[in-house]
Amino acid sequence: DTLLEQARQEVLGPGYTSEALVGATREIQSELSRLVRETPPGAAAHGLAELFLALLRMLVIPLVFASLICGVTGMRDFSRLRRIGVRAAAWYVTTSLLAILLGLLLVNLLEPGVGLQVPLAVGQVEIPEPTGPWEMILSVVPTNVVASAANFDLLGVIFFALLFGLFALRVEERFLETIDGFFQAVFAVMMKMTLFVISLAPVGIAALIARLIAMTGPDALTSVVGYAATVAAALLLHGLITLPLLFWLLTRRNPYTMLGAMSATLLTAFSTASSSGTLGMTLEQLEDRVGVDNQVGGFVLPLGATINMDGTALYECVAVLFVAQVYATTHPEFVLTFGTQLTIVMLALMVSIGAAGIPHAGLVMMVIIFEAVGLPLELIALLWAIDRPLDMARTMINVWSDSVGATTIAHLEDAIDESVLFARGADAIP
Ligand code: DAS
Repeated sequence: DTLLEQARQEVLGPGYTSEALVGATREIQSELSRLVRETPPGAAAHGLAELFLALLRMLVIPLVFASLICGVTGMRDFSRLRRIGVRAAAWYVTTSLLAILLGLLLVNLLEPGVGLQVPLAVGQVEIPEPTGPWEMILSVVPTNVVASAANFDLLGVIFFALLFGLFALRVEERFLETIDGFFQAVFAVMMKMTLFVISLAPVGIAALIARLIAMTGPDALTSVVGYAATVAAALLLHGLITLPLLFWLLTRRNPYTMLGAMSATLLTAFSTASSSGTLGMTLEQLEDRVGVDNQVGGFVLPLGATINMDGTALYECVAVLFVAQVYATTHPEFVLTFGTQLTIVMLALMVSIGAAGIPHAGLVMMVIIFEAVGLPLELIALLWAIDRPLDMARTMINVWSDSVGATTIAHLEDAIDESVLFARGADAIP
């Protein structure tokens, strides 16, 4: 505080300029982080925090490759049930995009991160200079995917993985099985490693937060209340307005009756914060309480539990833009151009397809977007502190979207016993 006060005296003199303040703040923060690191507890927190961030980054490249390639080659089931598959894919992309756009709207309207002085003395990140549309598209195409992976150029890795998966679908089944088998194995290993790293999270989170508070004071954590409220508001609107409206438009049935029928499933999703963990209950309740035919539920739900994650997609978008707003407050050179926001929207969609249905999956995959838009990983500490309750909420929305989607498709396929829940006539909204 003394340093900050001293800087304010100096800087807020006649020569006051925002750059001077930012410069002084950054100077103070690097001085503070040096001081923090020189104390034993500070050094321990710093070391553990760096170790945890390194473990997170270690997972990303192989996780992106395997999860996207498996996600895309997993679509091959669609060819067998083409019509259902096309409808499921359409529901997944449409609802995830609508969720992201809602999140984008709210975070730009509410601006939870603007003006937050969380001046972390982070290294100067090279801000990708705003480029024209052609350069942006060209920058996505990797000239050497191994170099992209080595340089953590995630857009290049994602582009290659998606294309590889799509063209893998074209090779004959025998080869496809081999490729898919290999990447399923890699994905399984990466999942186990991710679970291991997440099991270290309590220590890693504590270290990240300790370091954050040591450098910026406790107010940094109160700053995330606005962010959490923005995520919660967007999730609620998507779950109670967007999804029910889409359901009604396609089925002319009252969507809110499903809320009651699926309440146990939604509560399970909330408490476990794992879509995959809830899958068994989603399947059972959708058949027994809503009347969805097993063939549709059994096909759409397992895929939906991993690649249809509206809550996660929306959360990625809000969280990254929140952190970008915070970062831009002390780094005015970091400009959130429309192009950057568009990149975040596309990455949020891809990350939600790639994220697994396990706790904190959305946060681990967030590293991808941070790296892609040039946000320093240290700021992830802001999000960890409050991630658990947000993870529970977004998982509930993920499962709710899977349930409403499966019921919509069952209705369109006439593969639903309406006497179970939507008694004909009684509930049909004219
Ligand atoms: N917990 C994940 C899920 O199971 C969602 C997330 O982490 O974003 O859906």
